[in-house]
Amino acid sequence: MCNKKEDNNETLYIQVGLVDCVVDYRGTGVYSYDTTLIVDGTFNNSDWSSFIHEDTGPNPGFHQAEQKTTGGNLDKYRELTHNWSAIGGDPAQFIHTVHIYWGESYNPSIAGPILGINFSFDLSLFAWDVTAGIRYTPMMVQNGVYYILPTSPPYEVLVTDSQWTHFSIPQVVESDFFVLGDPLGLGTPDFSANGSPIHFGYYAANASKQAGSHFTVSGIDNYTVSISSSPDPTLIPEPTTIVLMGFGLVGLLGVVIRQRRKEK
Ligand SMILES: [Ca+2]
Repeated sequence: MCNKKEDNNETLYIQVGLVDCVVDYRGTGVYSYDTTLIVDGTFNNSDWSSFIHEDTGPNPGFHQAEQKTTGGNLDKYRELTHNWSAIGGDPAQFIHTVHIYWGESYNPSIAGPILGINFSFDLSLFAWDVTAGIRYTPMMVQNGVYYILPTSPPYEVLVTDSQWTHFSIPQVVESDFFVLGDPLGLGTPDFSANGSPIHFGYYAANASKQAGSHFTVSGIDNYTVSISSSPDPTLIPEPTTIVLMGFGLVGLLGVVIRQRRKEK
């Protein structure tokens, strides 16, 4: 939430993203915000989309991702089934799927440059054959380009437990991300005030070196994205501008009062 400074005469309320924030225009106060952008504990199917990013097995794999109404942490959650095949031996064959939440986005050019992002979610592994685990990694999409965090701890988490387990990914920054599928791990999103709107999601990965068909069934609940942002200095009105705005509002009020008097 915003750090609010209550000071009747010397604060300006502005709308930043989903929350009302306060700017101390005297230049001594609040210039960073923590906004909880997404908290999804229901996972309506219409809010999410998914696709297979890579499937290297000898036979085509498939996936299914959908809302379940009970059994989450609590109640509704999103269940993911991965089915894939492997030849056996090195290298492992794998299936990787992308899941994006479209119900909310963050626009740095309006809400301010992003200083850092916190991801957290609950995961559970319900069923599997030989691969007792599935890996989840936060990701995002901006301007149609998919970006992912490194597929290693602490960015990637491995869930092996049928009990719901809470995971929290520490504050990540722009340079932590790279273009999904880039072999060199290059290309970063734009968190600056020039950046386009960003949607968030996650990546799910399974692999096996054992020949045959394989599957996992896992669940995610309470997908949460929090943004630490800094308003673009050019978006913060100068004190004189605010004073003028204040005169403007007072003037407008005067007009309204005069109009109401005329109506009487
Ligand atoms: Ca839930």
